[in-house]
Amino acid sequence: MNKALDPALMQAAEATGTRLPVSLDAYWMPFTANRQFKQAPRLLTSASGMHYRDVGGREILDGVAGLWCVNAGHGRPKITAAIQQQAAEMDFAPPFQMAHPKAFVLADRVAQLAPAGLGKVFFANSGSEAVDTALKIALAYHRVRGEGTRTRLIGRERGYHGVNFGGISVGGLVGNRKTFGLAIAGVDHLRHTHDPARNAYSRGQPAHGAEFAEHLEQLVALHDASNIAAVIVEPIAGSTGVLVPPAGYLQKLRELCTRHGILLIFDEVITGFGRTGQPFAAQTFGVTPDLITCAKGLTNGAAPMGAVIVKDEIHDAFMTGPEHLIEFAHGYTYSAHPLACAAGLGTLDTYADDGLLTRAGGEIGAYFADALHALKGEPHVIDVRNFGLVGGIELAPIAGEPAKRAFSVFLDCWEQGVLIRTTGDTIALSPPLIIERCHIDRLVETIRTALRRAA
Ligand code: PXG
Ligand code: PLP
Repeated sequence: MNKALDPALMQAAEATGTRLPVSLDAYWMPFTANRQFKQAPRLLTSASGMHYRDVGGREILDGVAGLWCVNAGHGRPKITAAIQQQAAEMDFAPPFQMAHPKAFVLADRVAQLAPAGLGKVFFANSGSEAVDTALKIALAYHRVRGEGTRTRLIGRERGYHGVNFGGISVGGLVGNRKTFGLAIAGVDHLRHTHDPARNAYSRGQPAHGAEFAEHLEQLVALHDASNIAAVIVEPIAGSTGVLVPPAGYLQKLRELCTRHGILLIFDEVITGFGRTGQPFAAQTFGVTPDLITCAKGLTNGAAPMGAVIVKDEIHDAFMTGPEHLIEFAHGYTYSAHPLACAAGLGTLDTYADDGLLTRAGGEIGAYFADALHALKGEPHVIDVRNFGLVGGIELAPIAGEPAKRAFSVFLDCWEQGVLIRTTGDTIALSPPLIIERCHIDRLVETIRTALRRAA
């Protein structure tokens, strides 16, 4: 008997034939308030389309595509079949000095979706690994070209680039950095682009703030460009609470990086695979970076996988020296894992079948924007931000207790059968791209109800 699970829940689980864990003790949960969770666990047991089902058999509307990843919705048959078939056919193939066919097919398919000129794909197993891989490619690229002094990396305040040492170093979320010492040295941060005084309630891209990109000039003046390897930014900052780039900002950043020979990395772990109305935000915003990191939607969340999509000339710069030698000393045991490749191929087929990679830019994206912005004026709301099928609703914090109000809204929505995500005092929404108007209505009305009764 598990003391942590209440009897009503256990009864409901039994009725649906779900096997409950004997104990909640051993699992140290990631990015979770463990003690609170284990007092009242939220356990999901199945999923289909726009919905989860919890251990008690309740249907839960998924407002965040799992964790920004299940872009095609849950339980898509082509993805399931691809994984099942691959598991039966071949479990694993070593990725170093060996390969399997699907790795090449998937790389090719991903490169075809990417902006022209980004034709090479390096596989990892998560967004965090993709980020650290991209940073290492940038450092090594400058060195192979004889510009080995270019070692500094530049991130941005409020940026999230995963949790590995490279990622937290260029990342700009203090909570993810403060307890881990020095991380890696030689990193600077651009200022963030949040400017509520001028841009609150912007629909789509905010009008003001292109000039924030000029902060890069100051860092170049301080260090000299000959010491700077790369700038990494999320085109839309997700984790920090959905910050859409001001009009002209990414263009300006691209211009400055080009002028100074600095590589520009777009971290598209969230924005990749249709979130903004094109396969990648690079295409939506018309700005081509030198490298793109992606993960999440690459496999629809059905298997762990990340990737770095690289400009041809960056890859080609490595292809020198004796041909029997390894050109780039990097890779993971599970790079291009067969199950993940199969999931990726099933995912890209599903996106193509349903036209999902451009859906967010059409009528449903506009409906989502209208619905979200109609929350203006509700209690505690101080800003609403949106682009494509991603949205942020920022709440005024409870004095002295940051994040508490938004978390109470999260819990209320959960009780009402809707899964949202909160970060700080911002509600973040990133529903599966298959969402329909009725789901948007339910999502937004549930949040409205929760806001009206939030403390
Ligand atoms: N870069 C970006 C831009 C991300 O959004 C990562 C890297 C790391 O990916 P992995 O696969 O290592 O988690 C992410 C992941 C949230 C939240 O609450 C966001 C992410 C992950 C978990 C939670 O906003 N983004
Ligand atoms: N630690 C040890 C002892 C290893 O042998 C390996 C890989 O062989 C790793 C870490 C890295 O694991 P992965 O390749 O799955 O990232």
